[in-house]
Amino acid sequence: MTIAYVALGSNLGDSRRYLTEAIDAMERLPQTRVDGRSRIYRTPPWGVVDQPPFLNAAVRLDTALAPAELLDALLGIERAAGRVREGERWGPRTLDLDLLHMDGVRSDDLRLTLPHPRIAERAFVLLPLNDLAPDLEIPGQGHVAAMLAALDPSGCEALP
Ligand code: A4P
Ligand code: MG
Repeated sequence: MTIAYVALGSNLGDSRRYLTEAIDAMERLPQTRVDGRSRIYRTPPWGVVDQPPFLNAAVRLDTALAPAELLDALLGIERAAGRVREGERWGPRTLDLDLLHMDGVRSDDLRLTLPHPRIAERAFVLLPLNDLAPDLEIPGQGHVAAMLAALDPSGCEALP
């Protein structure tokens, strides 16, 4: 079994429900268990700023799926949530699932880049990841709590 961290994001429709249903769907994946979940955060849009705020969260999985199998499964969960890939990059979406890191795995493929290359610059990823694994070292990027401390998370708030 391998430990994997997945980031969840949504800013279209009933975002809270998309996130909780995605976590339920990950729980139902073969050979996979959801081992921890972060709080849900409301975060200002990053990248393309002229769009609604996001809800973001993260989960830790314990999985026997291979990295490419896990990515395919996550893309399937996105499709089931009605995700349409036609808008601009970084634009609004019902559900975005990004594979952040899998223990011991590196991949430089465009289809699957691991660790995810843009963790260090994103409070909306690091806040939930810090709930789960403050001491995690992301190879090539750094220590989760330290990367978060170097960012300005103002405007981000944990939901009750
Ligand atoms: N891909 C490669 N590596 C990975 C990986 N580690 N995890 C490939 C997931 N996918 C990976 O993804 C395009 C392709 O990336 C996939 O088909 C997969 O094979 P996508 O989800 O269609 O593209 P995207 O999401 O539009 O682009 P990107 O760069 O993934 O966008 P981001 O980085 O996810 O940004 N602001 C806030 N506050 N919160 C957010 O959640 N999200 C975005 C989207 C922008 N601003 C945001 C948020
Ligand atoms: Mg994505």
